[in-house]
Amino acid sequence: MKLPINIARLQGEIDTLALITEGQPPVVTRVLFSEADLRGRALVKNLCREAGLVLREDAVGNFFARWEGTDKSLPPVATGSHIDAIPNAGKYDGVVGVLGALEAIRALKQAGFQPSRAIELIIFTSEEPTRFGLGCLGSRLLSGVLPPEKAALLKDREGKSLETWRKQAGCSGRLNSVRLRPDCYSAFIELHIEQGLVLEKTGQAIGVVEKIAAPSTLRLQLTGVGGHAGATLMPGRRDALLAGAEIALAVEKAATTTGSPDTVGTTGILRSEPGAVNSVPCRAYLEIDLRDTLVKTRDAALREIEQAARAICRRRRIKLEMERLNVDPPAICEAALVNAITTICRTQKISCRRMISRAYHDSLFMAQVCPTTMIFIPSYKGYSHRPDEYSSPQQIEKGVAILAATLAQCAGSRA
Ligand code: HGY
Ligand code: MN
Ligand code: MN
Repeated sequence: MKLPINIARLQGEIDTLALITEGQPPVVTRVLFSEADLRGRALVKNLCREAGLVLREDAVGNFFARWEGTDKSLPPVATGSHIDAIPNAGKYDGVVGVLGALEAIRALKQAGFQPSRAIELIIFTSEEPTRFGLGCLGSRLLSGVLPPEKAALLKDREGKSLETWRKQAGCSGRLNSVRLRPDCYSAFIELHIEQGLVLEKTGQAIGVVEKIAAPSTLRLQLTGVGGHAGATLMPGRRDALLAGAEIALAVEKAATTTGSPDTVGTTGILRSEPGAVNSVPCRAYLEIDLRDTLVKTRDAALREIEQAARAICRRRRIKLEMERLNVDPPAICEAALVNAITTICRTQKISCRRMISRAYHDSLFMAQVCPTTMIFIPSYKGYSHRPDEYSSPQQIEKGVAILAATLAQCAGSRA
């Protein structure tokens, strides 16, 4: 049965949400608890209420929109994603999995489905690492991967704490109340853009995720000696930015020599102080993102980068402070869910393939809570985390249709 998915309405909501940004459209930026993030949250909450869903929010700002089932004894099936966005982002990352899931629920309601299990849409707090340097803050706390006492110590670049930010955003309750009970959900399925080139290259409409790559993040603070760019001669300089630059090249070397094509290393942040053209940089700050689908090669590359950083700073007489912000295992998705979704695709004559996710998602942590998988739709030229990120309404509609059928099957709904 073809569900009444209203793709024009959904595209309109995606476009409206994209206008709520700290940047200038088409640039989307919505950093955790910024004024734009709070407005985006309010918009999504209203849409969920209009769809007749019951809302609740936890102490760190994860919010849940629930379609009650007929059998309250059964744990719900969950879906969802995030609406926060890194600086200079696009309008589909995360949003397709939130507004697309809402559209799937509205279509099921309109088609007269009545779920036995409740269906719960989760909008996760801070999937992106921008505010505190740690991604998936909300799902780390929900899954228990991040202890609440550690989360309470998080501070942003200006030294403002998570406690201050969340209180300012109106979150109430203690962080130790966020963690989900075991067996709280029967399954979690996240709809998301692929953020890579595979589906576009193979011409397949849907990707079903079997594994999510293992992310890690290093934070380095380098302290050298500043000085006048004209009067400080080259011998004996202790230029923190140059040490940082060498370390960034060491990241590239480590990531390209593991022998694994899946190792990716990025020095996404390299800032120096004082940031004056005629002043030798006395301090540098780096955040390094390193991932692989194999923990062994990821960890070997991480150790190599740490050793290189120590050697470079020793040789350049730079003080090095280095910490691992996160070193996460990969997630293996639930085979039964993956099989069910590929069968649904076949029944609906929508092409699909099994694949890995090189990006991380809240599913990486929900997989530690309940059986989990992801449904991918193609990304134009693999673009993501940039304003020209794009998926067509037809591609989104197919993703929503497969998600809706999957939720209906998991929720044991009756027409
Ligand atoms: O960085 C990631 O993989 C995700 O998009 N936050
Ligand atoms: Mn992202
Ligand atoms: Mn995302």
